[in-house]
Amino acid sequence: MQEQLDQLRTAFAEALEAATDTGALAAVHHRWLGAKGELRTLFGQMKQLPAEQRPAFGQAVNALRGDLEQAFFAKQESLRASVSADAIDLSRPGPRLHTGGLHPLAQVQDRIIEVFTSMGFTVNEGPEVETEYYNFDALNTPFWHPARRDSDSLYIEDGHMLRTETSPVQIRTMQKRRPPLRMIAPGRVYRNDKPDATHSPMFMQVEGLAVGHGLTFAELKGTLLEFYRRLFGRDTKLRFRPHFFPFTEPSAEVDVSCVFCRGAGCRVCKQSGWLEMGGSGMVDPEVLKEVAIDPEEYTGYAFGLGIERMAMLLYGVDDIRLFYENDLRFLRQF
Ligand code: 2U9
Repeated sequence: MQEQLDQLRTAFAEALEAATDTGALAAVHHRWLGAKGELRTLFGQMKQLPAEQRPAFGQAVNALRGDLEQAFFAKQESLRASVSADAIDLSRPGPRLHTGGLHPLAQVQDRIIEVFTSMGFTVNEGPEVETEYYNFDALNTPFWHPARRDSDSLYIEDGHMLRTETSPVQIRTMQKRRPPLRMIAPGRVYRNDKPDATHSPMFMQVEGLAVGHGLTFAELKGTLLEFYRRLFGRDTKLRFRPHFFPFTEPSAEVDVSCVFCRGAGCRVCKQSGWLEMGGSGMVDPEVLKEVAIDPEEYTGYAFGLGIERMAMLLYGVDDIRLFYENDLRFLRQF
């Protein structure tokens, strides 16, 4: 053991001697005195010693550390002193400061809000912990609907759950405000999904709702077309495919012309020229009745769009998990 300590002492002294600038000095500190450095490794080996030898070994390593630190700081001082004022290059750019910034999803959400508010929509928010009533019942989703299974949704207790859509916000808003109304509800939603490149148990949506006299499917199409043109460019095209949702009738899934190949067919759109973006439809009369709005007098349209999907297309990101790993190397690119 003593031999090992001596070897370390010699190797350190040689490296310290060889270090002639602050960069090299930092490397010496990292290798021998750092949190995962040689000294620390030596301490780690103490466990392998018989118990009676441990105190003496510990003392020896501590003494060694004291010596190495002293030598290190002395060297640091002498290096500092030897750098004369005219050796400093005042024309060099300063170190880059990281000032922090908005998360890419927050940036996309802001852009979405900007476009919809310019079209007369208000922005409304609501709780992420919801009741089954607001998340499902009020939205005409029957108790046997597959979305209500605990394999799909995340339940807490006493009829509470993590909202699976932001739709409860529209119900709460209609309970407070009478039509005509035009609103969006952006926010986080939760599903019992395993993460993969296109799924995350927590993700973001923006849902929209308009209720008024004589609103038609044409208004829905026009609104979404304008929205996507503002987001992806004026030559963006929209396609509606018939679908079913409990809360809208009729319902349609919404595709946009591929933002990469502009519809010609490429790897991203799997040669189809189209990208699935979300769902939409005319608000089901049962949903309006539930909030005491007369479906004979008023009609409404609604839509739900995934924010990550838009962010992935706008920024060319191919894995949704990147948005939630908080890796600064990723986040600093936005
Ligand atoms: C009320 C009435 C109707 C909201 C709607 C969709 C269609 C939809 C998905 C898109 C991708 C969720 O993020 S996603 O997984 N949403 O397809 N959402 S219509 O309809 C409503 C909401 C509230 C009162």
